[in-house]
Amino acid sequence: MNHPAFNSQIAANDNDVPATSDTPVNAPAWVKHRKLIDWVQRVAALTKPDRIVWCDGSQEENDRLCQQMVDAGTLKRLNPAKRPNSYLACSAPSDVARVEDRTFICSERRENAGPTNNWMEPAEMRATLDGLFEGSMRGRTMYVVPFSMGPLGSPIAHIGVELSDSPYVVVNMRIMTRMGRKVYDVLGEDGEFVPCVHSVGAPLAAGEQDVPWPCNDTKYIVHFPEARAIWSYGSGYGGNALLGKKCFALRIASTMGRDEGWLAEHMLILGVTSPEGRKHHVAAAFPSACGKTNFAMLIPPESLNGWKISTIGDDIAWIKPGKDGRLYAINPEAGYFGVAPGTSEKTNSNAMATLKENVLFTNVALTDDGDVWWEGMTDEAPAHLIDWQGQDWTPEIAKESGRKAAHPNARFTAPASQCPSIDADWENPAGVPIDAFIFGGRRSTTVPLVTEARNWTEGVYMAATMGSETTAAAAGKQGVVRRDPFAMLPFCGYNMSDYFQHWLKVGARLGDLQARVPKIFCVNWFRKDAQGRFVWPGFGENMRVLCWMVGRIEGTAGGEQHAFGLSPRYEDLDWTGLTFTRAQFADVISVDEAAWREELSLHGQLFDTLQQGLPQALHDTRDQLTGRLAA
Ligand code: TSX
Ligand code: MN
Repeated sequence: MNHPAFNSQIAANDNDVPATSDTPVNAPAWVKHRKLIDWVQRVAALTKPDRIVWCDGSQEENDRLCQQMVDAGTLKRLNPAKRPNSYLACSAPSDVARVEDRTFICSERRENAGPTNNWMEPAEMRATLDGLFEGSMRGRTMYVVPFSMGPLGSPIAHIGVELSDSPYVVVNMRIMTRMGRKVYDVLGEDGEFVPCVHSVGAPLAAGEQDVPWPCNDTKYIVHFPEARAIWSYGSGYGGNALLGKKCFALRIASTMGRDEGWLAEHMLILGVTSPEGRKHHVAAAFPSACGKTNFAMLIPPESLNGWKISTIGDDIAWIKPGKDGRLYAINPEAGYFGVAPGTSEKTNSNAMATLKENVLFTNVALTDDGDVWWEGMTDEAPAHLIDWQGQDWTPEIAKESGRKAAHPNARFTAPASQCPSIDADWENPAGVPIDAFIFGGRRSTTVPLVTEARNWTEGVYMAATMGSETTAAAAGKQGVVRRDPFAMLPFCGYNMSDYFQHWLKVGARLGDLQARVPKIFCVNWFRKDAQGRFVWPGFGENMRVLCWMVGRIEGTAGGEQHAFGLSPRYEDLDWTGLTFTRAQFADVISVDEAAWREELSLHGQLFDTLQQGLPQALHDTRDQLTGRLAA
């Protein structure tokens, strides 16, 4: 509560909204935070819910809300013999994904949002939101959802409170965050929290029958970075509605990190333990459709005797410099909100084990025996399903119409604690020390299997210019390279050029402290041969690349310099138990001069779109790399 911007946000509504409300606030005795109660009162006065429920996070509360949603038709209870304590929700067909074109960064100055974010003047947006939220919760319950991003009380963690009229949000937040009464103990009478307001934007008139998935065609996902506040309207889905995740843990937190000297990143965190028991930690960023969750839960091949992977997080990392000058990372989340299609025993058996019970599924298909199915779960589809839109589905219908049983962006929400590969330190409040960063993309040509950056600046350059080929799952054309710097383009809460500068600054400070600066690697599992087939086997075999990285960290592994950094020679990787020829290796590691000339020119185009403010060091690095290529 000491943050001046926070206080001003609390005060900002005073002019707009009467301080009194017809809705009794009835804060329980265990809520001792006066300003929080006043804020709840003001939001209730604006949105006019029929009642307010202060969530305590208990099992009883969860069961009550789930039963309520089963009765309302929002959830289906799955067969308890097959999938204990699990439910399926199917959304409205218009509300199935994040809405980037409706996502706004409302900083005081347009330049601070940068050319890659939608921006509106805060006062203008405030007026728009006041209009939309006025009475938006009529006929509904407003839930007060207190949550901690990160282990409760961790010095790296932060608290948020989401006010939402969606019980689906409440039960998801209970899995994805540390949600409930314990948060108020940390918050005390005047602790700091990020205020998050969410409405599906579907008020009910007296006696009006509700629909299973209320939402509104008008959608606004709004961030006020200076006030550190989030307002979301019109969607009940995923990142639009579970405001702790992309909105808080990435967009707002990245701004906090810029101001306070830390990093909020779109990264998985994993532990690598050698057969001798030496443990290292890496954080890795990939754009969508690269198998980030699969990588976070990788199972090493048995032939690599005794190497282990443990999972700390699969999506977001908060990384702060420690007193010893190293970078310490926590996973701010407590669950996985993962894409279901493509997840199988073959691609990610740890995820499949995580999904055995206590799971919320959204937009997958329902089997005749009350379980779930999605494309890619098994080689053969069941003979009959109810698809995510409630229609009969058979393999024959699918063949004729191309209709999918599960929506391509269908999700599971599952507790991280259920993952067999969960790391013993995943809830360590101090975090884990990061030894390396990995940046990846899906590239059928040009980018080698793995490259180590020569230094921090060249690593930041690699991350800033990373790109990924679009797949059928994404909207738009297939197979074109889309640039997604640091996999943060949709998630950075401020100007992307300032973000690069922040990364350069963090590295420089580590260098000043004479600390061991984390290495930066760039990977690509997706090179194709002349016949269009993937060359690298990927999945568990990616462990061989991780082993090489550990060798580089420990100073034992060799490699070969090329224009963009250092890559392993054939003899630098452990091939035990895998048949992979020198010729195949050449296919995934080669650096083609002509392709890279084109690549560097595309980097120039990216830099043009990011416009002014791009750090000179990145322009200089591009010139140097171009020079090396010519040499
Ligand atoms: O997740 C993937 N990873 C990382 C795993 C730790 N995928 C799936 C991406 C879609 C989300 C991959 N797909 C990977 C990978 O390393 N590699 C590939 C490409 C590939 C696909 C199939 C095969 C080999 C490579 N082989 C067979 O199908 C037999
Ligand atoms: Mn993500």
